[in-house]
Amino acid sequence: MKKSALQKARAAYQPKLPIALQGAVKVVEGKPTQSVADQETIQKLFPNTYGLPEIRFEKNSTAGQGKPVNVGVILSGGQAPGGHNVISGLFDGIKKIHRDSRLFGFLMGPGGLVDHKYIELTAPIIDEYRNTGGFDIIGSGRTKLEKVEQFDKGLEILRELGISALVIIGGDDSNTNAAILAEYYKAKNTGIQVIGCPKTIDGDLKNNLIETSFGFDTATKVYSEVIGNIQRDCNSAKKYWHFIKLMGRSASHIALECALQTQPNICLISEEIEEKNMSLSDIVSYIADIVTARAAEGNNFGTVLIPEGLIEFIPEFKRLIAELNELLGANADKVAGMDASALTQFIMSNLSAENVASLKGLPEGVARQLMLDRDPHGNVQVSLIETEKLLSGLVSAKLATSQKFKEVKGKFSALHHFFGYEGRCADPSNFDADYCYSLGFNASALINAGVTGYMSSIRNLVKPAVQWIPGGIPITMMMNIERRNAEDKPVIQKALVRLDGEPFRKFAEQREEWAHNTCYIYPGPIQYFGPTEVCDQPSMTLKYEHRN
Ligand code: FBP
Repeated sequence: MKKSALQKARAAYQPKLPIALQGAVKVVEGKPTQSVADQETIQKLFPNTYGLPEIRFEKNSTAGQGKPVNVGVILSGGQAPGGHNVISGLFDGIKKIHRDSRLFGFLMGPGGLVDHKYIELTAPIIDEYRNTGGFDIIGSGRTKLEKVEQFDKGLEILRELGISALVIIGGDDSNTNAAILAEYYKAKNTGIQVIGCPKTIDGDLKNNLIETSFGFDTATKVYSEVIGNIQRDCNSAKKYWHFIKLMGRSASHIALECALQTQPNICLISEEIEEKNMSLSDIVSYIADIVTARAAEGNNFGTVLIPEGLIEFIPEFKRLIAELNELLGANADKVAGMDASALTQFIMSNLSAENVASLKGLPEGVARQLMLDRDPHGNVQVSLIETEKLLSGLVSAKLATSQKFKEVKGKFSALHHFFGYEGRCADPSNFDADYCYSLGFNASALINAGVTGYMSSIRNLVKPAVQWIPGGIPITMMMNIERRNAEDKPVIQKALVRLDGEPFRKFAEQREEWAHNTCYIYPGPIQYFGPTEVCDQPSMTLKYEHRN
């Protein structure tokens, strides 16, 4: 296959490993853990994997002789830069345990395990994918592993291939599945370990021991590069307002990180909008006021960053979505065969009057997305909702009737962008290349330690890679009970943007100035080769959260 010059150079990059993983390791057990909430219920649901201790790996002076191990790996959910490095780290790790160890990749996500679709990942295949973006080595999918029949079908193929450990690389939903699978296999005494790895560009799978999910660093650097380019264009032509929607299904971490990197005129943070109970009309007024103030200075241009999950946080729509989810979940069998118009009619005649009114106030396309499309985990597919057009349309209508905007002779012309898929498969930054390789290598150490129901954890990430701290945390520790498809379910708690956290505080402190003056920063493209301060910097979110 033909390769670009950068592809060739990048293939030779040797990711950095924490010192503790560079030779033999010893396991240091911490205190027993408990779930973040609903402890009693979660303990009952996970009798075999609840309360396990945190684990840390330290350098050991003596190496034991390991036995060959067969391991399965699954890439689950949305793509995130660095997935291939998790797999190559895992491959190198199990080969270090014993050179006869083997790695099998299940194809197209968790569905590959259930349908027995797999390939063996050999050294030549792994070498083709080192330090590359994408999940194309084995593909990914969003099949939800939740039924006993699926677990048993999986068990058949794991036994057939002699696999004694399964690594699931995924976000909060996929790692929830990993915990359920670990519990089931443990309860059945199968001897099969299940280990999770924290993936998602959304950055919402994190806590004290998982400092960030992989892919966030690269994706936000790619989006920030392009936002910077747009800001240069915007500041050159001085005639457009750019409405830029950014991926991140629920939390606004991506928008916040990009704002810190590029200093746009406006960035909406969904969590703040919910906290302040702002309506759609409040948000429109907030944007229109800034557009008017800038117009008064002769600046009829600007940038607005919009997190894609915004609509789910605006209180009037949050109530609407909750009632819709409950209605559709409780009537799943009834609505299954309905066509779009029958379903719309069913929804309209069963929703409360307040929520029918909210739905009717939306453009048809947005209302349709909220009503009809859900992913396999029951989530609204927010990436398909054109919030950027909804907002600019409402702002334009508001300005058209504004006396003040007329007085200052303002002009408003909007352009729209959505950045999401552009960044999810980029070649991992040095940070993500090192972090992912370490996560995978560390997963092999967790397998060697004989644990199950753990997530691979690498900490101390603002320090150079050699000082990173490897270990594992029980997945049940991150769980709580939430309402999903009209049922109470154990799930990993999503980490939303904290309004008392340092990244938001830094943003809030400066946004007034960014709104009225033009303070754009132009980060430029990711650099893979060059000085450390240019090439190896972690995200600003990570730095602000962990700088001491
Ligand atoms: P994960 O949570 O699975 O990592 O996916 C994240 C994400 O990229 C979201 O930002 C986005 O809303 C969603 O995937 C899009 O899903 P799809 O790839 O199925 O269109």
